[in-house]
Amino acid sequence: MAKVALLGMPNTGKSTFFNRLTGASARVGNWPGITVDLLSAKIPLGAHLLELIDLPGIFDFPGDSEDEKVVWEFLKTTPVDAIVVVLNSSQIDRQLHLLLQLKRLNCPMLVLLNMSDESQRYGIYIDNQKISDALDGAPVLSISAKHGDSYPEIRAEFAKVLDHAKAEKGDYDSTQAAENISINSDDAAVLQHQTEQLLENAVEYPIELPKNLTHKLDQVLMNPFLGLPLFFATMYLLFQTVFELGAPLQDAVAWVLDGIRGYVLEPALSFLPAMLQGLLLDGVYDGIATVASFVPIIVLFFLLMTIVEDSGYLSRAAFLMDALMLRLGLDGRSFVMLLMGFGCNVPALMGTRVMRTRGLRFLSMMIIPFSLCAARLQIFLFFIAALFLPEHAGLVLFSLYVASFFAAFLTAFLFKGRYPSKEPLVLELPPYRLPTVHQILLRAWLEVSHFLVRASRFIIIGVVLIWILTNFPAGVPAGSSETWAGQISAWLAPIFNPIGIEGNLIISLFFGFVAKEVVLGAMAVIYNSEGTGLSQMVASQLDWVQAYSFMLFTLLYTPCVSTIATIHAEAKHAGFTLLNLIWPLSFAWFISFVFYQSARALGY
Ligand SMILES: Nc1nc2c(ncn2[C@@H]2O[C@H](COP(=O)(O)OP(=O)(O)OP(=O)(O)O)[C@@H](O)[C@H]2O)c(=O)[nH]1
Ligand SMILES: [Mg+2]
Repeated sequence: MAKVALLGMPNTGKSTFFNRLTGASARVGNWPGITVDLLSAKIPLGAHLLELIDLPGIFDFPGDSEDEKVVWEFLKTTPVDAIVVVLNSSQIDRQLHLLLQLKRLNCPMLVLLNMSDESQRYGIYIDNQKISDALDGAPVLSISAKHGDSYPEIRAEFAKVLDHAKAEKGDYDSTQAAENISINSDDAAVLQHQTEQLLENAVEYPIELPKNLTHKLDQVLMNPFLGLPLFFATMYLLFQTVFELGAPLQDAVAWVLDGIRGYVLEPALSFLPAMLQGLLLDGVYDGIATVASFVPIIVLFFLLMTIVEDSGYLSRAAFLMDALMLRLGLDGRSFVMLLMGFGCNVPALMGTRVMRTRGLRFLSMMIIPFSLCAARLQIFLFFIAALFLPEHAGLVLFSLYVASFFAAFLTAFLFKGRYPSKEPLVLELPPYRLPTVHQILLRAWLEVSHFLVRASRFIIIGVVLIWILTNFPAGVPAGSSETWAGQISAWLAPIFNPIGIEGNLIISLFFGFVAKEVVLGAMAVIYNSEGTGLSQMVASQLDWVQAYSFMLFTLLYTPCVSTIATIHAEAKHAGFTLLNLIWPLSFAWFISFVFYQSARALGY
């Protein structure tokens, strides 16, 4: 099998190419640093079986960000048969030096000048033959990974490179060669000279780049006064749209699932003993149905987030927020990670690998778990629908987003002395790009399947456990204070009662620590109902002050197990992991306490 690595600078379209060539579904985004780990796929190509490996983007070798270390380690330890180098042809002036550096690997290589659609539009002319000559004849192809239809030619050319690699196999050792490309300062000057010469020879730029759409849009969207308000207005609109469109869809799904229970499952399972019926229907089915009814909202949320992210608007947000974030010891990228955390905290945490300074990276990792991820969103939507008037719903949700930002910023402010950093932000603003429908759907599907896998992994175990806790020991009334769940909550009551969380709701918080996706499923079991029945039940047991306090606590307290595990894996520092357990927990309790007690004192 031929092993081939995909190399190039960040945001040049490596993963887009990887996906289209192999049919895989690597995450793609208009933001440098989307790929943070190795991803490989095997496909037949010509007479070969090819294993193609998608890697994070790199600026140079060996580099000092976590991303670059991943690539460097990979090259040093994995013998590859060939490499594919992907360049953004519309910025070729800044990318040739990496290409020349990679030439030193002395490894068969295929060069793809990607984004030819953009470079053509800008009127940039590149003489591929001259670049190929400078690389001792390595094939150089102009492609558009995203829109192009030249994949058959690319495959043919790629197969030739592999033929060649096979013929030469044994002549070189790529892991040894990796050592050669880390350059010293003498080399750097030589490389610089070579790059300049090649640029002069092979590339023609128009006298003046045409003022394109990106430029015009940025005059408004990046305006120092209008920029931020417009950005927040866009985000508000996005969440509002998710809510407006999602709520009726959610009701429809809940209605269908309710029907299935009443008309299909109950009659079909009636022959079982009552205990088992209870476990299957009130436990497993209600738990799953409650979570499943949120799928339409999650899908909508990710469809819209993908558009915002892939259009390039998120990079602008980083830029606009940079000044404010600097005061908090962070930079614009931390803000973007925070926004990415709205989907799921885990990939956002991994995205901090683009940061080079340890302090900056740690501080960013500390604030990301406060972003209101899709799983928490689901809990809030449920409580808001159950306890607030529809005309207040948008505002209540918005206030939770504000609380999420507030918690993140306050955390940064409090801990910035502990994790100092001085890393200037050099952020390249990519042009605005319209994602293709295929890209949007693929991305949304990726995220939704991730949500479902997590939910289904934890939920069955979670709901069965909670069903046992609320139904045993045998002989006591289900859900009463004599059950195991009742005993545990009585024991914890002194901690949770002052923040308005009572009874078995305390138990559901434990499950929220495992995965926030399970909280609603757990509540369905606790209250022994689902869908609208569950909302009515909750509304009769809690008032809005308690519900809001519960939501605040859920938003801020210790993130789920996967998040903590990711923090630990990324930081490799037990003390830091512990801090990320203790700080959110105490902070959440404190905020809920202040809210709950003041609301009660004010007579609500
Ligand atoms: N116009 C245009 N855009 C492209 C093309 N190929 C990729 N893109 C876009 O470029 C952006 C970056 O694509 P990715 O495939 O994530 O880039 P990457 O090199 O894997 O980036 P990192 O993983 O961050 O290193 C996305 O918005 C793509 O849709 C192309 O041929 N033309
Ligand atoms: Mg990538």
